Amino acid sequence: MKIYDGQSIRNVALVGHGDTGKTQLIAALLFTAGMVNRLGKVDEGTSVTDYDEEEIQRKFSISAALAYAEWGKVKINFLDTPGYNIFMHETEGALVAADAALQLVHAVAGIEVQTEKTWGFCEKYALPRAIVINQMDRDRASFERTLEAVRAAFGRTVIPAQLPIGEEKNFRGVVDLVHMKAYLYDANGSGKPKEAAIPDDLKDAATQAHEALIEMVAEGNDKLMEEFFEKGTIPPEDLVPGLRQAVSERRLYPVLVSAGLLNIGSENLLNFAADYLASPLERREVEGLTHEGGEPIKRKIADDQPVSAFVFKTVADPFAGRVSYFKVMSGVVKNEANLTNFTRGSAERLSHIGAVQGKTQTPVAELHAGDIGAVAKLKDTLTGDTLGDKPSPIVYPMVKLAEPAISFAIEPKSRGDEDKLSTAIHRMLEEDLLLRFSRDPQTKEFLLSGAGQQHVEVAVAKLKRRFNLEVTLKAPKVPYRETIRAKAEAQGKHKKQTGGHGQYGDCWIRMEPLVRGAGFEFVNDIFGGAIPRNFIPAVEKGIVEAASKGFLAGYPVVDFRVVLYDGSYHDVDSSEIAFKLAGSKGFKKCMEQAKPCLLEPIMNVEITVPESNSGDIMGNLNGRRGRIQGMEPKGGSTMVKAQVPLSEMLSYASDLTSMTQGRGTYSMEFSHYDIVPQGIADKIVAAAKAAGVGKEEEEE
Ligand SMILES: Nc1nc2c(ncn2[C@@H]2O[C@H](COP(=O)(O)OP(=O)(O)OP(=O)(O)O)[C@@H](O)[C@H]2O)c(=O)[nH]1
Ligand SMILES: [Mg+2]
Repeated sequence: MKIYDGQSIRNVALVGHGDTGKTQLIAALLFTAGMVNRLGKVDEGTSVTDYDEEEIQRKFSISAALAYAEWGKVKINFLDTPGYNIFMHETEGALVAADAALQLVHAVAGIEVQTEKTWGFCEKYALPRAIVINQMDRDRASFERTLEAVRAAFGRTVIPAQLPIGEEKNFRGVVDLVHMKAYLYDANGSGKPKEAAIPDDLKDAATQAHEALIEMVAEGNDKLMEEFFEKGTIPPEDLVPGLRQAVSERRLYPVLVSAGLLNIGSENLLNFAADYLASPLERREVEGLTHEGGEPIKRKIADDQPVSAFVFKTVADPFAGRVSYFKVMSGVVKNEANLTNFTRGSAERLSHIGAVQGKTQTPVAELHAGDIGAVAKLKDTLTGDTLGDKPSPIVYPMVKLAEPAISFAIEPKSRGDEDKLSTAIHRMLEEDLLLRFSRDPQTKEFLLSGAGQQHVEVAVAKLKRRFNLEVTLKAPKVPYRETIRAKAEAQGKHKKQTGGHGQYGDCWIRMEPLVRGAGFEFVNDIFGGAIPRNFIPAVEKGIVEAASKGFLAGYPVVDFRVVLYDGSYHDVDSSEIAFKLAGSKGFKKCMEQAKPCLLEPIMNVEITVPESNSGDIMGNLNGRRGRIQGMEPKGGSTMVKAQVPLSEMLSYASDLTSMTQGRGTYSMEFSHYDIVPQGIADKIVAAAKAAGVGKEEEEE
């Protein structure tokens, strides 16, 4: 493979609602670029990026995948992302590696729930993007209607850069509105069009759309505006760079059209990515920290800088072992490089780096700043870690993921497989950051938690297929959390004088509530060496460990800040262990005064039922502590939207079936955590106490 510098690289994520055709479109683009020798099909299990067995079985994407096309002078790295709501954490996690996005919109369905969600992610990551109205060949596909919906959702800066030639069965090509040329595609799926004259019945529409595009490009660009006023138009040689800049600056969101399954529009799409989407160098610099918890610093995205690379994804391959996907943030990563993992402080050798094509890798000699690659068998590098040249440390921040919304007790089918279970699950946790594995504080069962039932089921299927391990899933559990509602201050002191060497650690901490979702913050406010520097992390560790075991009912304590502001030490008797215990004691004392309470996950629920059932459904939701948020007609049915605590939804599937004689459907996703009402919380706490939660703690 050729070596590409950052300027010749495009890192393009395809995002959108489930089933809009992202995976199929990437298969078409790769075939058109000659990267694979047949047009892969999602439905036949032959796409490049849905290569995992679970994806092939289910025919939708479960995790983010990578593929590349060498197209003229550029290499386009495509990130395929899932569109199904419970796998959105994968999508968000992959976007850190993207520098531009194609937002897919279904030509029949238009704007859907995850369309808005993925658009929001792109906003958050400041990604330049274009909108692709895909599946233009479907019955009832409409460019005009879909464009209108997209504009209503995302505003007037959404502007066509192409028009479809024909729709539904007759969709056969595109008009390029920049160059005012038409391209007709063969029915054979080659993806290679023939240039043609713009069809007569499209001429007026194309001219109007061309002028609208020119006006929009000129709008934010004084030089082009002048030219436009002078000549009444802008020639392609100025329009191309003008549009490119407008896309880069996120002033405009061009609209393109395609049909991935028939491979129509592909060559134009590849050209568009090469000509108009931003290269990774356009971000100029990235922000990181000097070390975990350190000061902010910036690094130029350039080859002449020290090497730094961010690991954004890990795949647990039963044969190749752990495969780490990384983005080169600065410098040039060479094959066989010896780098330092700045997050963990260990040395890593990158043998056999490669460019990723779905499940396979092409060996490369080096990867330049801005490029994306993978390497197998790193010793202890995980997703979220930063690697780089030892003398120039930097760590890049990790995206903050949502919390899992549902937990299931799991148990191996054959006894004696417990050890195997924990090893296998830990490898899967490396791959999927939203999966959690823990012990139920009350029943001591193993718990597997995820974004939704299907997420956990997929994990179980992987356990079986990859690790040959069969487990049973039991009834779902609610992943409660604990938090505080008031400030508190306390001393945590650990002092023991047993014979010779004693133990001494002493800290004063202040605890205060943080906003929901903020997690945990530790502030070191020690002045004048009341506690020596090297013991401060031990205090934090003691608090973190104690918080993970909970205070009320054994659930992790979240959303609070601890300020360590004073303490004392002993020259001989102080140790890390002693300060850890001091931290843990201080934490518990603070919890006593800080008005602790339980939190429960609240779900966004959408229920579609026959109209005649809607009254019953709403009454029933009220009984489940639900808050109705709206009701709208949908086809011949009614869709009810509500927020309901997860604990009230565990038995919903069967209740809905009986209330609607099987005609109702529902979906839900995690919204946020909220405080459990006192009466209910009391029962949960009492049950936990009865089960002996927190007992062993007292023994220390
Ligand atoms: N008619 C038609 N069908 C298509 C087209 N593109 C995709 N499909 C079909 O639509 C379904 C979904 O395609 P995918 O590529 O898996 O969609 P996706 O966006 O990757 O879906 P998720 O991975 O769940 O987010 C498959 O059955 C495809 O065969 C198209 O251009 N035309
Ligand atoms: Mg897909």
